[in-house]
Amino acid sequence: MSKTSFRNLFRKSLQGLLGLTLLASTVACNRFADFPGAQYPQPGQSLNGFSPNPALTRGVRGASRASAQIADQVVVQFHAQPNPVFLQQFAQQNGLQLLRVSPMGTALFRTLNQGMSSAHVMQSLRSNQMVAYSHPNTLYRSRFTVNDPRSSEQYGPAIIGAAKAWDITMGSPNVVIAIIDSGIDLQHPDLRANLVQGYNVLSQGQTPPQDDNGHGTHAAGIAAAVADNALGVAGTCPRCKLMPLKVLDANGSGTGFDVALAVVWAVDNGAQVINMSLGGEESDPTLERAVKYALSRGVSVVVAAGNESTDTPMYPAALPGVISVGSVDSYRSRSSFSNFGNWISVVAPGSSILSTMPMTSVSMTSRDGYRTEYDFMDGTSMAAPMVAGVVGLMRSRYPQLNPDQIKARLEGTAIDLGNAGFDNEFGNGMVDAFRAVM
Ligand SMILES: [Ca+2]
Ligand SMILES: [Ca+2]
Repeated sequence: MSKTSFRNLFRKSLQGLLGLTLLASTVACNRFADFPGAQYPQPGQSLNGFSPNPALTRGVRGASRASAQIADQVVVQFHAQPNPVFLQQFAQQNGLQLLRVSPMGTALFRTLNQGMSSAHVMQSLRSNQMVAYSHPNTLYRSRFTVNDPRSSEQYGPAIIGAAKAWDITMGSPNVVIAIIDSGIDLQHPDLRANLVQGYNVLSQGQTPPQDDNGHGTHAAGIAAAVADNALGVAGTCPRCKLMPLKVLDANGSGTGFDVALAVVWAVDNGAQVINMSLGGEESDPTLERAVKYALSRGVSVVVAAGNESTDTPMYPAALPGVISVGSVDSYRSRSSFSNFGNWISVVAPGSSILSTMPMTSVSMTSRDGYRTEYDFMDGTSMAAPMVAGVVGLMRSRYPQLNPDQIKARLEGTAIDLGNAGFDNEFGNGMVDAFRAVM
């Protein structure tokens, strides 16, 4: 493909992206095509018009396995931001098909040769001077456990002292909590007023980040459902804003590459807090880089510890600087499903948590028997957004604190549970929203 036709394809695909003017698209296109080196294009702008990520349509379902590597996909980090012509040549030379490019100079390829795995490709790329590193793409899943919810009280905010904290702050509309998940029901009457512009990574911005699964809508309500509106539930930071980012498909599966894109998009579009109720056993170097970028830009990152009832570190929860969240029940006992270990930062209520569900049928309502509008759910997926809400309250009250200071304050004000001091079951203890903002 010639440079010109590639450019046109690229420009055409950019025009459909959310919130981008044609001027901005043209600038981004030229910058990209002219090999800008260390230039850092806006997320979304450097996405190109290639086919959707095929890994998303064959995600692993079920509660047992946390993550896996995708055998025929390889992620390649280049030393400089690669241009489209170079990428096409690189793909041809190495028997690959280019799927996506990230603004951080990372490209996602699929192996064309059936017998050639990502491991073979990585071996052959080892001596390539243009390549900083390469790794297989990682499969991540949402972190809820499929239980049969029966409880009828919204005890979570009560036992972490949210009501007392709300006497001090209910959150600032300047504080945006990004929910990197299956999207959010953009029409939900208990969420709508708190939503800001988001991004659908799966459709590369061609469609809104509407939740077709249910998981993201539930997490969003826990963090920041509207309060004082005589409707449904109250989020932990009810006057914070919610940014919907769709990286998980209708089955609740997504890839490390897409999650990394969402993290960068959130940082560059005004989020102060990122919630990821997802993860797996594999660390993903590209997602690791994106999380580092978020922290370096002053964005707090909150991640669910996972529901395997194991002390095996899960990612991205166990990454340095991340607030990794385990789950307790209404008796402040560790939820039976919750992961634990020396990589847990804090715990929060995650058993039988009432929150928002999409207003119309999605896969969790039609397939798993959850109710529309509101329902209970269990998992560290629920504990994490409660903590993200507390971090939202903290950022509202103390805007000058950086992510390390927020994490230290959150851990330092937590209610010690179990053995005295830090312990592997509860980390630094259960978050206390009041003490965190007083
Ligand atoms: Ca409400
Ligand atoms: Ca303890």
